[in-house]
Amino acid sequence: MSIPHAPWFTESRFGMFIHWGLYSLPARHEWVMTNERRQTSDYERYADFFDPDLYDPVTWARAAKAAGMKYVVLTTKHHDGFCLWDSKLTDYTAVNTPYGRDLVRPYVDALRAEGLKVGFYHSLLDWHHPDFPIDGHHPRRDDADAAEQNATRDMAVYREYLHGQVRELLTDYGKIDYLFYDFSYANDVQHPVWGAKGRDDWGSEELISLTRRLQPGIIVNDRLDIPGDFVTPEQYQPSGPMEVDGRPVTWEACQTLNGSWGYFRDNHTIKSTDLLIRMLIDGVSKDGNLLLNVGPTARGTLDGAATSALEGIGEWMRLHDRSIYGAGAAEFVPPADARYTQRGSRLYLHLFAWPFEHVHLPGLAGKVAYAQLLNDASEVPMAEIAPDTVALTTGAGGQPAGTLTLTLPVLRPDV
Ligand code: FHN
Repeated sequence: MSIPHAPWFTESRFGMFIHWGLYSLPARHEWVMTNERRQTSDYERYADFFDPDLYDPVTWARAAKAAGMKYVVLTTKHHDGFCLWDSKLTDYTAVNTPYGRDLVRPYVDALRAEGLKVGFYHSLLDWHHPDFPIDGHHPRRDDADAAEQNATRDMAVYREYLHGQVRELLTDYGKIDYLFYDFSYANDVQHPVWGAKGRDDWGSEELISLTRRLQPGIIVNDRLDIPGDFVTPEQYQPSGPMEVDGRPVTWEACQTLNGSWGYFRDNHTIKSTDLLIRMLIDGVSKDGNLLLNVGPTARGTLDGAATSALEGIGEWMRLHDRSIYGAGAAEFVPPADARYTQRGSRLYLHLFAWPFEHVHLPGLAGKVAYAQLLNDASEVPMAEIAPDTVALTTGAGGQPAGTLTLTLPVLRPDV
């Protein structure tokens, strides 16, 4: 189901997530500050060395577009509190680094030049701000220290800072199409010191009202501890179209290339391009989007693994994008090792494992007028072998992985 005020989102189906910031310097995960319990005074020294001399968001935008992505979402600020834009509410920004300039403005300009929708990610957590209460996600986990620190920290002051920075981002950079707030943990109340962070801490109702007032057409995710426009399963693929309280919801799975959102130099457990394509297909077959993450290096480049994955996906999308854009769950049950995506009267069969001889399509007998391989537009012979199935004789071996187009009632090839 689409978002009424933003049908572009489900039409797009595929976007790029970009996690980029000071954590790209240590290059071992965006939570390095907490994972390694780095003191703020220690971690913030990375700002003295942050100089992305090869930063070129036009290159990023073109790589996303070539991969078939229709929108891009950049971390304006992650949990470490470092701001990629020229915020007037803190000195902890890209302007106060050797790079010396706002990184967000060229990013939005590049996306618009390539016709891509503009997305921001904004962290609700801020491990750098003096009034953000110490919690279990903080670098310091010592209860006594946390209790002592929190006695002087004022969440109301931080909340005003949070709203002020959102106001800057949604006022100073033109039309913003998408905002990914991250994240609430309202159920952590069991810990006496660390406590929870939810709608009351963020002022979520006021914040989402501010968001929509400043950017009327924007879409907002579901991590403010109040409902948003879409649901965001993370690093997993739902088992089917998602529902909340029995109602279908729009959803977008966010996934990494290697388990790390930020650039992780020594992590080479990269998902194969084939798996990434199948994740995209799987999501669309269940009415979902895929937001695929890249973590640029501290010099501002996409590393070889990201470039290779994007190019491979782009090559597949060049042949198959009509089975993804604006498509969704089908009204038919697919064969094993396959997915259906459907767009209008056209059904797309995605074969995850090519059959050795036949593909049986239960329930489609007499309904499929024409079958065509999107790989090369060649016709696929069909033969009816039983009242309730239609067999596609795909021949043994050598078949390319990819999508068959099964054109329902329409007698002409898919255009
Ligand atoms: O803690 C963050 C994490 O670093 C990353 O930004 C993901 C992306 O969805 N969100 C949080 C974990 O859910």
